[in-house]
Amino acid sequence: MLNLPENFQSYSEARQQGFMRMKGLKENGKMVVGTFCTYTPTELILAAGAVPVGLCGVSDEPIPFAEKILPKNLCPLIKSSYGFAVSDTCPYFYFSDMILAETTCDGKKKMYELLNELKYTHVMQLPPGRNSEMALEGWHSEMLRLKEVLEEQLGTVITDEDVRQAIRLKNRERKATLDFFEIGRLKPTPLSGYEVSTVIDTNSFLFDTEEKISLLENRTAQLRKDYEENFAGKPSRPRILITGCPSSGVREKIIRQIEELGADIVGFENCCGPRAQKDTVDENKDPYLALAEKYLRVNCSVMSPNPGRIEAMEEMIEDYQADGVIEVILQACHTFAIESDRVKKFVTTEKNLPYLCLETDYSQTDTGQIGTRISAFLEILQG
Ligand code: BJ8
Repeated sequence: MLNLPENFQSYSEARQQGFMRMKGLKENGKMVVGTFCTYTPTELILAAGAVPVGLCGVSDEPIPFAEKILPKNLCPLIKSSYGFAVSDTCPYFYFSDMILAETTCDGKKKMYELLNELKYTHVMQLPPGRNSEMALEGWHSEMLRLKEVLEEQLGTVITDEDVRQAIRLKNRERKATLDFFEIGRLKPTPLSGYEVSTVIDTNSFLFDTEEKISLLENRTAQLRKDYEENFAGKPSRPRILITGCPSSGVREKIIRQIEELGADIVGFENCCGPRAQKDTVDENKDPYLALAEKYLRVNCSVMSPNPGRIEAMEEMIEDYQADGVIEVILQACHTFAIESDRVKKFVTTEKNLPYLCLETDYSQTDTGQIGTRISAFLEILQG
C-alpha cells in the first residue's frame, strides 16, 4: 500500500480523487514518468512500459510555496510547476517514479536542479540550436542515454521493437490530435479554442493511448457533423490565431475572454496546438535517430535561431484563415518576449494582419485590463 501526503485530508475532493486515481494506477504496477515539455520523447517512456504524465503547472495556487525558494521575477509556469512539487499537492508529481526534463530555457533548467532534490530528475541536454551536425549527433546520443537511464531507473529492458511500436502508436495519436485541431480550419468553426485547450489538457491525464485516440476521433467526427448541420454557410466571427508561450495557465483570463468578447480562436501556434503533432516520427529509420530528428524540429523560442516558427505561423495563418494574431507572453519568459518583435513585424507587415501582445502571469489581477485590450483589438478587427 502506498502512502498519501500528510495533508491529504485538507485537499479538495477533486484533488483527492486525482491522488486516489494515481495511487490505484501505481498499486496496479504501472510506472509513471513526469514530464514538462514538447521536446520530451514520450515514445521512450511508453517503450519502457511506463506512462508519461505532464507536470507543467497551470495555476497560481502553489506559487507562494515556490517563491519561498525561487525568485519572484520568474516565469509563472516554472514557479507553478515547482510549487506543486514542493508542496506535495500534485498527485502526478507525488506518484511519479522519476522526472524527465530537458535543458530548454534558463529558468526551467535551473529549477530542475532543485526538483532533483525532491525526486530523481534526468535532464536531457538539448542543444541550443539545430543547425550544426553536432546538434543532431549530441541529441541522438541523449536519446541513447535516456534509454539506459529509463532501463536503470524503472528496472526494465527496452528493445528496438518496443521503441518502434511506441513510435507507431504516438504517430497515430498525433494524427488523431491533428485532425481534431484542424476542425478549427472550418469557417465558421464549430470548435472553440476553449474546448481545444481543455481537451488537450484533460487528455494528457488519460493513460491509455488507444482510449485517447478513440475519444479524439469520436469528438472530431461529431464536430464535422455539427459543422454540416449547424454552421456551414453561416457568417463567421473574427478568427484569432494564438501564439507565444503555453496558454493553459491563462485559459480563463485570455482564451475564454477572447471568445466571450466575440471572436473565435481557430488555432494555437504554441505548445498547446499542432506544433508537435504535424511532424511525425519517421517509422522507417533507426528509431533513436528518427526520434532525435523529430524532436529537434520543435519550433520553440529556446532554439536559436528559430525560423521554423515563422514558417509554421505563416502556414497556420493561411490554413486557419486567421484575421488576427494574439501573442501570449508569460512574465519573465525572455526567449518568447524577444522573439515577439520578429513575430509582430511578420504578422503586421508581411501578412498585413492586426497583432496584439499580452504579457501576463497566472494571477487574476490584470483580468479587467486584458479584457479592455482584447475588446479594443476586436474593434480594430471588426472595423
Ligand atoms: S517546447 S514552449 S513546453 S520550453 S514560458 S518555461 S520557455 S520561461 S514552456 Fe515550453 Fe518546451 Fe518550449 Fe513548449 Fe521557459 Fe518561457 Fe516559461 Fe516556457
